[in-house]
Amino acid sequence: MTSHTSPTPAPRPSGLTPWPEELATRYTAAGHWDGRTLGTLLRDWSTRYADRTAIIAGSTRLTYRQLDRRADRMAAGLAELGIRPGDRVLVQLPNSGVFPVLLFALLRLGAVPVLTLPAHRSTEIGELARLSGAVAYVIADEHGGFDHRQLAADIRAQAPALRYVLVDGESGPFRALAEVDAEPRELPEPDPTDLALLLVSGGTTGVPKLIPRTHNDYGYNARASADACALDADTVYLACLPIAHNFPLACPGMLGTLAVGGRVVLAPSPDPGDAFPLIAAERVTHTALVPPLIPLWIDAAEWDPADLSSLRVLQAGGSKLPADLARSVPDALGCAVQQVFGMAEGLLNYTRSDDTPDLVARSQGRPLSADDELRIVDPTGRPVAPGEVGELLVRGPYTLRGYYRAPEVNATAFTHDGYYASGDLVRQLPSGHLIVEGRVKDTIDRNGESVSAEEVEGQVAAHPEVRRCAAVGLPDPRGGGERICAVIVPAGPRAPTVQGLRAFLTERGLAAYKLPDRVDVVTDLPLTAIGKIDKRALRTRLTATDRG
Ligand code: OOB
Repeated sequence: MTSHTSPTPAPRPSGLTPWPEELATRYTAAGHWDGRTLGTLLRDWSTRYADRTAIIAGSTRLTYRQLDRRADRMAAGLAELGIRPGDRVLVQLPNSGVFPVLLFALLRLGAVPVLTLPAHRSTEIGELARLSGAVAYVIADEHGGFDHRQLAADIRAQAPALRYVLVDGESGPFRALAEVDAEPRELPEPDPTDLALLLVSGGTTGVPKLIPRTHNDYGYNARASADACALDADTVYLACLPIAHNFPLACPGMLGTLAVGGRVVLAPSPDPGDAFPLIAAERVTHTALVPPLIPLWIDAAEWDPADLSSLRVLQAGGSKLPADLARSVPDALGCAVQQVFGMAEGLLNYTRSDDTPDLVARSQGRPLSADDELRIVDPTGRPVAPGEVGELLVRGPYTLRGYYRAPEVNATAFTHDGYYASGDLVRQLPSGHLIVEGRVKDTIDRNGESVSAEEVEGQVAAHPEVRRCAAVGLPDPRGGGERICAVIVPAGPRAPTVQGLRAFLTERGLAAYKLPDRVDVVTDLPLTAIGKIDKRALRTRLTATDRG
């Protein structure tokens, strides 16, 4: 493949950093970028799939035509309210029927949704409001026992640009989203090469970053994913992870399912109590989970008589899926497992249905697009030998060229020729499949040896008494380095002791310097807004107990 070295152009006023012209031409010629806006895509789907069911959420059922029409009405209502093309709008909604309507309304208007997660609170929302300069904030009245109107009042006090708060439900002092409704009107078509939406980065460290996605690249992301996952008009996709996250939204998720005429069921949560009855009632064929949720589903399936027989594929992504857990899915849940290694920044890797069972269990998939360009490099930036572990760098037709309004971050997160430095440590098999070996920064410095936390976790998770494990480095009181602490959620009433665990891992052939120095048994691990293990919170928790 030819190597393109033309520099990344400067960001546009919208905050989008465009691709160099020669790459844009290539992605268009290949048919990846088809010049349609996301709002136009819905128009096309509505023509094609008309009276088929598009969305099911609680008592709401919308056909493609109804979704199209509602989005037009809400877009007109938002315009009437004073929201203009280019305005940013914070969206913080649980999985509900109003989410797709609002999303497409904003996209048609050319206003930019900032897709925050329901679990975000004043720290994150305040920062995202400031960073995006949002003029409006759309919330549910309450969700999971939390009053979002209270949060909105706090945010409004600190974000002067925020002019409107729109509430789905009881609006209190604010405006009801249900009243944002007007006769559809002609709206200028947004530029498909420009900023369409902003995703929130999944990072568990530091301040949140905003990821600009264009109409062209996000449409491709969803369509190509639907294709790679072989979705079709018979697909019934259950979105039970928070729908504002890239995975359930477009990998292939809601947008990929709508692109092929399937139906999308929105579940209020991924709890088996919410998800299982919906799988049975709507004959769900596909869904997506983060790995920590899978053992809960497997346990629940043992005693819950729910009928999961329609389920064909369980996608697992967001953090590493242990191979043993992957292997147990078909028997336990009666469906295939598909590994997805993705990032809001772009690059997606999927295992494919014709991969060997071993690849499906052990690898995190291979890149979605023939135009994804991957480089795996050592700490000096030089490519590692084939099969060796290094940091994954990537550029391609749906991978960002710069974070939104973050010049300092962009100066270090991208190479001079536009590759995004993911911070993920991977190795690539001859087949092209990647194995995620950890994060560049998630290593434990033990007596001068650098130990990958992910490797220790994978090993510890193989112990029969362990349900989940997180490995963290804690300051070693005897020296400058760190000790390895394995934090364990046991599978049953018993948990391994530190001696027992060390013997088990030694028996498995793990090097002595990687053995845990300490074992903490806990009932749960702190999770991020999407449900990944939150290492930062865990470290804080442990350091606090260390002192005590
Ligand atoms: C997904 O997106 P984000 O933006 O919340 O997080 C991305 C990061 C990756 O850089 C990687 O560190 C980790 O999450 N990750 C995985 C993984 N999938 C994501 N680590 C190991 N194994 C995997 N399968 O998490 C995301 C976006 C789209 C689809 C799926 C996941």
